[in-house]
Amino acid sequence: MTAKTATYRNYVGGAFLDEGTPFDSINPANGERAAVVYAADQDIVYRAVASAKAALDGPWAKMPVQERLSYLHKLADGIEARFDDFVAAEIADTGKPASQARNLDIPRGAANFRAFADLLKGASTECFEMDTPDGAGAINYAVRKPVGVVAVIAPWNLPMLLMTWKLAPALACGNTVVAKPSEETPGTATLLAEVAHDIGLPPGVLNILHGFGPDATGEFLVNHPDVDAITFTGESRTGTAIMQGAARGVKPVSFELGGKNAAVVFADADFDAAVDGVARSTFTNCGQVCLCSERVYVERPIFDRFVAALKQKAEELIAGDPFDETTNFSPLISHGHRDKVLSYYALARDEGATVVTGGGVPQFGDKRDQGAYVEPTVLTGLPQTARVMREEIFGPVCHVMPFDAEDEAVRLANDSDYGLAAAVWTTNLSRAHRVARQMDVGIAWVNTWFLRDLRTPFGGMKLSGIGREGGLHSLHFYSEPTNICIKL
Ligand code: NAD
Ligand code: 6OD
Repeated sequence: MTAKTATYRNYVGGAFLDEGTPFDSINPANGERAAVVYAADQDIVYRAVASAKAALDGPWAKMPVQERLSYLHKLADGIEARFDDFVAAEIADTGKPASQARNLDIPRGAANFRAFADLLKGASTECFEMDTPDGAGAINYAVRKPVGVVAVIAPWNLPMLLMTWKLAPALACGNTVVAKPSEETPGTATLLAEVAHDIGLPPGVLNILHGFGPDATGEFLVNHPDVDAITFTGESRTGTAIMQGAARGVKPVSFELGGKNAAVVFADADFDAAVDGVARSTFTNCGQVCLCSERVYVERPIFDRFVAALKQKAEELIAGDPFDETTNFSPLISHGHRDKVLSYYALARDEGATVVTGGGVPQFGDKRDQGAYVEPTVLTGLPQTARVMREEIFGPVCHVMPFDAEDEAVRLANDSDYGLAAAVWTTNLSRAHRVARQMDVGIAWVNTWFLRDLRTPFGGMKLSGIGREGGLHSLHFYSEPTNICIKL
């Protein structure tokens, strides 16, 4: 089934605009046009920020907190009521399997709104009693206020999940938002604007802009002087560019950036679970999850058996029609990204890798040949210093290397400019804890991968980001305390 061509407009001040510069959004599963999208020029961006600023003084700011939070539940209800539309839009933009969109991307979009509404409802403030020389004392307590106009910039890999992960806490805390989805994935953000419109979210509270990043919509937005905070998920390089602009206005930033994540498999691991887990952490979403494992370290006694089993898993993946429920492997997001991934497949060969499986472009003999598919790929034989071992590829590929000792595995896993995630596979509980706590990453999994409680801190070390979001960490980023000191 192919979705019909959609039209995606900018949503500003509570209205969908018939303005902007049209561009085509391409379905990466078949190369066909999925949508016509209207990119916001500088004037539209400025109107969106002005409307968000005005909304800070409107009904949104004055309404009781419970009423504000009820809007988040209505957004979640609205997503669920149009569940199939959201699934179809996400698939048309990304080519991802329906099973993933149905079980992860779209449900997590709704869950983010409910989770952050509930979190704010239960949040408390700090209070300190203090002594004073006259013996009467004083009370200090903090009240939290919205930061103001928040710019949300999201990537294309998990469009709905990552956009709502930021929108939900920003709105829960009473901010107004101007959000830009990736130019590759405009669909679900537009549907979300439709839901916001239908539930009567006050105009200006949520503005959705389409368009590109550098010298375009994204850059106009993050550099606007009336934007009070910037939350960004995307490439580390883009984070650097955004930070330069943010520095001028001393604006708070929350950055969730790239990764070059390690999986460490000990010989005492449950072998089948570890193979399944590493196959999942390498090939899910065609390797386009910031948390995916691109470096796999396996204890030498099980190395050969592990590589053979992972090869088999890679070769069993089904790159069928995205709407077919048996499909579990997708195209990359675009032909441009495919060129990048294929350049790393070539570089791996140049650097002396053994290509255990994959390394090329599959041939289907149908419309998928116009899509952006690559083969799931397993490599061995590279030194730790190879570029393929150090640079984020963001494709369905991992390199597997043997190790002999626990401290060696920890050193190799941490030998990276990135520090986002790691997965440790072992049945030895003491070792699991010992190794996981030594990982220089924001999240270390033991015997699992991509299992997330929305209340936990999420973010990265080193090039992988600044700050944490999740639970109270999000509430702290999206609000600012004023301490009130009362002399008794
Ligand atoms: P990207 O950095 O190219 O683009 C992300 C967003 O930023 C897009 O909306 C883009 O239009 C916008 N943008 C680009 N340049 C900009 C600029 N100068 N000013 C303002 N906005 C700008 O990233 P991508 O290719 O969309 O996503 C893939 C990357 O995202 C990978 O590196 C991946 O690891 C990372 N990622 C990280 C996390 C995380 O939680 N740490 C999650 C998902 C993806
Ligand atoms: O689980 C999440 O909420 C989260 N932020 C995941 C990020 C995935 C990166 O591609």
